[in-house]
Amino acid sequence: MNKPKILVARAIFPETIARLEQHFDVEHNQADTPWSKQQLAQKLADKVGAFTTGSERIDAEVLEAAPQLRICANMAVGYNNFDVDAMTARGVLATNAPDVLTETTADFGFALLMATARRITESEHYLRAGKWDRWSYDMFAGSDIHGSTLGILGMGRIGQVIARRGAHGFGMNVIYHNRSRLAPDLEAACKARYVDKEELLRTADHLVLVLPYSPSSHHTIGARELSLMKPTANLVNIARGGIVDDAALAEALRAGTIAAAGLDVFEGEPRLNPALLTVPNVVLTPHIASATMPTRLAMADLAADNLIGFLVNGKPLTALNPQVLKK
Ligand code: 8YV
Repeated sequence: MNKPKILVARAIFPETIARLEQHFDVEHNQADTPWSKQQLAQKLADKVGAFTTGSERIDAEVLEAAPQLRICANMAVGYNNFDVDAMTARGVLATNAPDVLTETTADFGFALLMATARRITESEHYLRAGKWDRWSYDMFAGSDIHGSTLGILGMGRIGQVIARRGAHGFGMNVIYHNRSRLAPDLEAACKARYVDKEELLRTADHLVLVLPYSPSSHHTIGARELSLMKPTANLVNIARGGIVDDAALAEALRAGTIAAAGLDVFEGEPRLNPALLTVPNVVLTPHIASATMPTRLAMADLAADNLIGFLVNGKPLTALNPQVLKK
């Protein structure tokens, strides 16, 4: 019997391809050739499943060209690359990859917070440039982490484990804002206090963004919000590009409206607002918060498990639009 045809849109672990090949006729992209949206749509024309990453946009136009498509499995917890409504309307199941990256991503959020607060990359550049000739009392003086106030915007799985690290590991005073308040037992476990957005902005010494991107979270942090923050504050974005107005942030960093920022995600990435490259008080990383090999393998495995679970056994693990299953 012919195996169902699937597409793996990006280069991925060879062992993941080998697993998928046990069940499917796999067209892969192990050369990691960049495909235009039209090329992606053409390749999906005869496929029933797709293994995607956050880089592939699946919307009504692509779906129109893929009449046999039944599932897109994203190797990412975020799924703003999917038009879930359009997928649901066409009966295409969407799945993401939650949980397996929570701790790794929280570790990175903390790494970025610490690197930014303690000016690690800025001082390393100084040292590498041969500029260090003597000690001085205020050289690269940064801001404290222990005992400071950690603000978290977006208190989902990742936000909660960042709160735990801050409260239990560094004795930080943790405040958060979220669409809905956590249950009291979860608040107690995270040692986190719920505040409104304005108090969060005004009070946090370090503000970490971990909310999902959607049109309603576009530019959640813009010039007005930055102006409410402390001039000593540090902003960390490990959520999604577009949640911060990068042009407004670059200007705030230049003007000293806030002290520093750590960014793993950018508007229009992999391109960056060039103004961000001209300010020294920002640590920039190329969307690597989940990048450890065990975690990336677990994310790939979960996307593969969703394809196998649904197309072979009728049971996906992490469906985003489970109403499709009932049709
Ligand atoms: C991924 C991410 O590396 O899971 C997410 O939402 O942002 C990252 O962990 C990226 O989206 C590639 O799929």
